[in-house]
Amino acid sequence: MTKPLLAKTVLASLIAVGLGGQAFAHAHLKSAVPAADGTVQAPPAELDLTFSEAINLKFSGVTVTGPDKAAVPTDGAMLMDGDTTLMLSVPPGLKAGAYRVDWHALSKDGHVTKGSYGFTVKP
Ligand SMILES: [Cu+2]
Repeated sequence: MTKPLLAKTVLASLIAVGLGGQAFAHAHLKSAVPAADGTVQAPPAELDLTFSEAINLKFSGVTVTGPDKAAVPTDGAMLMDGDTTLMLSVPPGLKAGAYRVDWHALSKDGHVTKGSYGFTVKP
């Protein structure tokens, strides 16, 4: 993480704390498969994003961008685990390289959150 980005993150955290406990009720990304910033040995068939809160499928979504900056088509988005895990399938045989996942989520309390992470498919 670069220094300006870190500073921004710290600032955002301070603002969030300043707003009080409410800020912690949003749907934050808790974990993902493939793991955020992780490397997988084989192309994944699906992505799982697990949030801290139940989310609304209709107003939540994921955009996947491949190594060639091309959009990776996703399909069959559904919720599991008490609506906290968003699962979607990606085409089989994703080629090796770096992928970027941009997500947005509307939690059941009506708050919108978004973020992004990357994962790498090993050659
Ligand atoms: Cu909230």
